Amino acid sequence: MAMNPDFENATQIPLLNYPSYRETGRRAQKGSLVYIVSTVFLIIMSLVAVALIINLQIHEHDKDLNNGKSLLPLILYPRGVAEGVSAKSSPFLSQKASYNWTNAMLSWQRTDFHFQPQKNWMNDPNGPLFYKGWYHIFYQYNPDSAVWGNITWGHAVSRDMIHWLHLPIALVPDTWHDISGVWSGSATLLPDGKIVMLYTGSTGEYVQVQNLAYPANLSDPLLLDWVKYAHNPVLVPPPGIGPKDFRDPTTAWIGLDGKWRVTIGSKVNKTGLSLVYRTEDFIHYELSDHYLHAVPGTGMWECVDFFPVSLNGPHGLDSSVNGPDVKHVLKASLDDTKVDHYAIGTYFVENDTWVPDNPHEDVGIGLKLDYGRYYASKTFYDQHKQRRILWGWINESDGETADLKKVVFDKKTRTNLIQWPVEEVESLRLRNFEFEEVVVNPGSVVPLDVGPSTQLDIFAEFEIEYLASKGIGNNNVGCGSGAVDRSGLGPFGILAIADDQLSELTPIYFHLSGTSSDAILTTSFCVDETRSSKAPDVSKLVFESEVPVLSDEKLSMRVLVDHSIIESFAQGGRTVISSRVYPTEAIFGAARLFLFNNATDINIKASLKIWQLNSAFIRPFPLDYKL
Ligand code: DQQ
Repeated sequence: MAMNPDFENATQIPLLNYPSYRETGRRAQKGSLVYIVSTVFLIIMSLVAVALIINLQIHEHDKDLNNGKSLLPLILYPRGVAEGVSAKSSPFLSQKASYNWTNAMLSWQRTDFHFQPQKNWMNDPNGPLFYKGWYHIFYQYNPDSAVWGNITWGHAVSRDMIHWLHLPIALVPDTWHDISGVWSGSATLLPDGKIVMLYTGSTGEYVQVQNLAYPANLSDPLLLDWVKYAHNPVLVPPPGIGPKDFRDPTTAWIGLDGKWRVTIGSKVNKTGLSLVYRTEDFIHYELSDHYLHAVPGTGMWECVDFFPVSLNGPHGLDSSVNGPDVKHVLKASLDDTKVDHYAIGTYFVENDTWVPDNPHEDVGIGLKLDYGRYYASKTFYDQHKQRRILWGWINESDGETADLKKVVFDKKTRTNLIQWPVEEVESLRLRNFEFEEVVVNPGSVVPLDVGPSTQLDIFAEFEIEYLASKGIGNNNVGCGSGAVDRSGLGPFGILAIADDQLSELTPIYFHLSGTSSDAILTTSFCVDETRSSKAPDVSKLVFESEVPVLSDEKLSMRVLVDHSIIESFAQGGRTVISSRVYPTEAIFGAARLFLFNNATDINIKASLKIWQLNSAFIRPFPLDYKL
């Protein structure tokens, strides 16, 4: 249904007089600081139990040392660090009184079209591939509990990457070479139709080794059974590499000499790096004399990803493609900051090294794949539709979910990637609403009547009308400390997951820096979680990015709202911010959508297309059903 309401007389509510809950919650921080703090919802009781047990253990140990008197305050440490991997759940916010969550609030938070297991903990996506008509995703999964630990490979399949069917666990920690966890890894499809899965195993002593697994039955499209190679591990940490700094093998690519290459993340002191191995059979390996790449000061590189992009063609490329029309993307998940960084550069086949196009924008010090809550991502080449798909983990400590997008080189800027939701998401579109040139005055909010707004696909374009003479504006305002920070040219955008009273809201907005006489303004794209929830025990951040806007382009954003997940794409996908919000009032039928303009010197004119979105089917596979 298309609608174009008359906004001439639309109510323009002032925005400023609404409370921020930052005082009662955690202090807002910029996304670039990446301060990942857990929030515990669906499984609050079990986590409280875990928290208490850990606290007791700390106190018991402390008491032993201090003649039975505890000196330590209650401190909780994230899981995983002792085992030699990044923190996988953050300390419980023990100093904060827990909010009185109701079942309704908690059940609203679960996503309806982002993949997640039926229950318990998930983290990194692993080994994505397309095989015999099915998309497969494996993922780091704790089948027993809602916190990181006992890591296995969960497994699910889909025909369209939207509707998913859960399958039995694919790999469990049952051998000495992965007894402390079947950690992250990648799939390689070989030209003869075989599938190779390389993954990191954590041994009983927490040494990180690389293991080989393969499907037991290649004629099974579901790839239900996996065999671990009898003589695993196939790789152990080489000299000079710490036993806990050697993990997450990539999909392999083939060189001109016919040998396969695999790269594995590591570090030496504070230098993050990626090792390259060559192999003909995935059993015997030779370590390259050179690192694929290394960047001082970036710390341990987890979940490295390495793939080609076409400079001029429309399609994604298989991992082994190279040539004059190709650049290579190197991505690393930085253990120290929990941010996925990438850079675009050139791969030199002769010595298996990679050099960034712009050394000032090198891996870990330049572009991020996502400026919000997003980690441990991995791409795969979808040979079915000739595209490269990016999977990521949108982290929080309860409803960990996975998300996927198509990724291509930005042929306009030629300096960044473009990420865009896979086209299959559009199959979920239901009712459609259109708004044209809605004028929003400085300091106002305009409601958009699209009904309940918890599952939406929003596309919005903004034009600016200057209200005063040249010279208005500010320099370097960025995202400020949220959408209440006003200046001449921002902020303006939408308020998602807001209630009618605007007592809870999440602004997704642009804020321009410079003056109206400047030929080029700097455009910040931001998401402000600070007033998303009245609950005090929730992490609420302001996420900031800078997005290139070319002279012939309007400001535009696409926003996918899926309950507690808001995924925001600026300028066709040049910049992405994933955020998670846990409102207490703006839920179910009370969740609404608004436009807002908190700039002082401009009107904005907004045109929007909005779709309500259906829920995806994500449920167990009926295994007695014959394919
Ligand atoms: N998660 C896995 C590791 C990887 C980390 C363990 C990244 O293989 O380095 O669950 O989140």
